[in-house]
Amino acid sequence: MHADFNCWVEECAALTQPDRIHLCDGSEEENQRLIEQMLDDKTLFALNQRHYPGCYLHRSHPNDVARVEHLTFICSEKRDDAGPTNNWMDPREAKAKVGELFGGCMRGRTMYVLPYMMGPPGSPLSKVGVQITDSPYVVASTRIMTRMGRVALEQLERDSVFIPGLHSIGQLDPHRRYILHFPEERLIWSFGSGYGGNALLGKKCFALRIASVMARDEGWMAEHMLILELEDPYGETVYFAAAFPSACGKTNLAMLVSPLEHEGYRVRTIGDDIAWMYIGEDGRLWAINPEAGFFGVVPGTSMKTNPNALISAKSNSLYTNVAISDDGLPWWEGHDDPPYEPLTDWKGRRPWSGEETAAHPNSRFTAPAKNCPSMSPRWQDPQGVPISGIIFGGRRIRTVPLVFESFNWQHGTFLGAAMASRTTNAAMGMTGVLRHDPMSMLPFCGYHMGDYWRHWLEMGRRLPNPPVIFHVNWFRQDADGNYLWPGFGENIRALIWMLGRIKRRAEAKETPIGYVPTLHSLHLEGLDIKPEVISQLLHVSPEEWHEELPDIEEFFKKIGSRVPSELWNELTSLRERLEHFRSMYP
Ligand code: OXD
Ligand code: MN
Repeated sequence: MHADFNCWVEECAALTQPDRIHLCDGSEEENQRLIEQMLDDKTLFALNQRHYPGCYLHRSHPNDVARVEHLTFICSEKRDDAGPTNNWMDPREAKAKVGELFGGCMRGRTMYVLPYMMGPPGSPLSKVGVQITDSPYVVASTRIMTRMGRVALEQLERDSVFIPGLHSIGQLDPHRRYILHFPEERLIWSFGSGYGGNALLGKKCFALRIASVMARDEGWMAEHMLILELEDPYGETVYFAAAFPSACGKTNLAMLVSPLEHEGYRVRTIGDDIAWMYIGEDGRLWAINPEAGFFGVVPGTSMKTNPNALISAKSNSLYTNVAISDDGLPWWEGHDDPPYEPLTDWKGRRPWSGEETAAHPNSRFTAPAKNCPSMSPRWQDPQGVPISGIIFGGRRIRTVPLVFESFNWQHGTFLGAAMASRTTNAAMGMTGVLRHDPMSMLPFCGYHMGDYWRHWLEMGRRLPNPPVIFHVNWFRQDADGNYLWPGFGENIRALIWMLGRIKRRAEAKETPIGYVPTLHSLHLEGLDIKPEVISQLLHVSPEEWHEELPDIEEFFKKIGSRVPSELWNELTSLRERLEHFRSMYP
């Protein structure tokens, strides 16, 4: 094995002083041993093995249930390179401060060394990471979420490059919790949390924050996007990549069950959270899913909303912070069954009092992608899949229509840059407030947001055949606060329209914000929805859009001088188009 690997392990061991070091091979036997150990020390509880074979419940520390954006830092050499949307710490200061916390933190513990691969085996796009951790739960989760162990070690033998990550749960003390990224060194340090997004370093830390920096430097893209395949009645398939902020239905859209399957419209899954995208020799954008599993939000998941997710998590999966019945059945808010009695809530209190939710609102399942019935046969294609459409979306109760198409890549980049959404439970903090979340990368872009937008524009210039960029909003409400759109499987209607636009056969109306479907261009057969509701869903109000402008302007000003002039020009053009429209239809 390459010396760097040994150096990295020795360096971490010298710092953290573990009692034992275990190099993980990812085998079934190893996993079984770890599970048994966690059952013994009550880190895990077995679910009902008849109904949920190989499934276990983990209860996290109640203060450690979500990503901690305020404790997540980009430690670039220069503060300005992290930009105004990231917390910054000087790399030397970070190493000193958090190095002290790591000092001796694994005494009495086992240090696990996890070689893992992001991306399918044999793909020129795949990359290796080596995570050091003292959490067996993180080992078991990483084994589901990545290709861990032998396959990664083999890759390391061929090509010694890897992204190192050091993780310790420390004392799970929120005052001693830091998620640090060193973009120049391509290094990750995470201390004091066991929660997925903070502790499974391959996911947000490597595949988004560090990879976004690598992508900028090397001319590709690392995006917070699902990837899905849409098949039409002629047997043609197209691929979409879609960015939504955390907990806005990405997993549901990626696993959509088509109500129009009898007509030949069908969705298959490539990935539900992250896309790595490259310019292919054919001038198109190609994407791989770097992950091998799903780390999905549980509440609200049911046979009605996402049967494929339920089936994925029926075996060999971990559940974190859900409630459980006496006979080991997991339960959460939005479950198909009424609450089991008695129920033990996510904090382990039995019976559940009903005062708080039984499952934590950000409770999660960690499930192998290969369990998912909707996986496309191409989900592990080493070349990836060619992307025809990129979709941006968020939770907007007003203003933003169900679906619309940008005028071109630059305008689409502007739509992504300007997008805003109501916050959810995926991160600690206030939920339900409107915040800008450009390209849904606000918490995940490892460098200056203005430079990131420049990179998007640059990619567009280099793409002879760029994907068409769309924007969707499933969450528009009427004046009484009722959702106008049924969502879930019916979202395929928007996908079909987008496919029609890509194939240049669907009609659209040009509006100041982009191309919006005409009433009759949406495929609505079989859907019980009134034409006036569709009109409301598609309505573009110049007044409402006008109200957005100061907000976008303020946000761009906050990003500062690195905002590309092209995006300022797009804002000016939008203003002019809205004013022109108002003068024509006063
Ligand atoms: C996630 C997130 O867990 O975006 O995927 O928070
Ligand atoms: Mn995510």
